[in-house]
Amino acid sequence: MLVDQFNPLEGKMLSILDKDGNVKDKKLVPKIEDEKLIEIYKTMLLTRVADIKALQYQRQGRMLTYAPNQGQEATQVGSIAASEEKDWLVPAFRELGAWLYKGVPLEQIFLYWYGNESGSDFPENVKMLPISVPIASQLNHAVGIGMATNIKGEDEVTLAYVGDGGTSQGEFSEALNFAGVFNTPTVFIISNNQFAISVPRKFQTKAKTLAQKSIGFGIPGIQVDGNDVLAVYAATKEAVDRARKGEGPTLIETVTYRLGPHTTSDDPKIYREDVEVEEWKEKDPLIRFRKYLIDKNLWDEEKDEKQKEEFENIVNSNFKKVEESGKISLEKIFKYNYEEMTPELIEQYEEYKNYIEKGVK
Ligand SMILES: Cc1ncc(C[n+]2csc(CCOP(=O)(O)OP(=O)(O)O)c2C)c(N)n1
Repeated sequence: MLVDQFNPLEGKMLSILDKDGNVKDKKLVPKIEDEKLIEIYKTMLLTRVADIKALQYQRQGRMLTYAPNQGQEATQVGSIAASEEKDWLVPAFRELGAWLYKGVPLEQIFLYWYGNESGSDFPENVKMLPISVPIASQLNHAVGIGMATNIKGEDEVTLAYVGDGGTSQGEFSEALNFAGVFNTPTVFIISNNQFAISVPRKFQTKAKTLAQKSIGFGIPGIQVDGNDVLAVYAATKEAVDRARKGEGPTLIETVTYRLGPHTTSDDPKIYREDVEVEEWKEKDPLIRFRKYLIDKNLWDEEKDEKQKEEFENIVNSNFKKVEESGKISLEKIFKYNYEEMTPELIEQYEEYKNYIEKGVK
């Protein structure tokens, strides 16, 4: 078991690919079919392309706001790829790669950041909760889903994401405690990108790792190289399998780095040195995985260029559709969350409708 082999208290971190895409220890390489390896890589590449474009749209004044993902693609795609279609994805707000792999249409993700509420109205078959901006609040929802799964006797697993800053929120502790006590099939993924806006990881806790926080809740925990997609996949697959067998939750800390700003209203140059960013660029998860695939004769540079171009066109046409989509109806904003609107929602809807129509409260 990886969780036994890599005890975070002993300072051990699971890492399979080095920064040049070489395998460090063949025994650790997870079994993944070639087709799936390519799907994982393509999703990481699409994430990168969409991310860069989204930042440009925002800078051109065409998008409301945006939370960039550059550098975190292995954490996002490697983890979700280890789950199945029937499993749940409970996100924070910086998991573009996971959303795309899960099947959320890019157009909808752009709609969300464009400020259009219907961006959260996912297709029925995509089992993902809406993006959660209140830090760590989503973790209790994830555990609730797990409790329901247990009651219903189903074998669905929930993957729940949170940032390093989110681990200091009360909800983080509450969720992990409940998950342990009720043995829920929940895999918690801490995307440790080293920052909570401008606050560095060292100000979140005196603990050496975030993974070791699992110990106090009596659940397994593991720290992995979050820029190594194979390591993220291997740790998540083991945790997902354990959860599906009824053996409860796991906490995974992926050690990664946010290469871009926190959001489009942030300037990271104020609180971190360029040299640190350059060091992390050397560990880029995409370059590393691409080298691995090229060595396996599954990919080549020419294919890569063509794929990138194709994705750029796809991203542009999706964003164009968003810009042309017009306004969302007020009713839809209030109606999509519940099968029937709650009395509070009806009241809020009426009040707001009145305000829009007559300009009075
Ligand atoms: C409950 C709550 N408090 C404060 C904020 C403001 N806020 C937005 S993002 C953020 C930092 C989150 O850091 P982290 O959890 O590490 O995730 P990251 O942004 O690095 O992905 C804060 C404090 C919020 N959204 N919700």
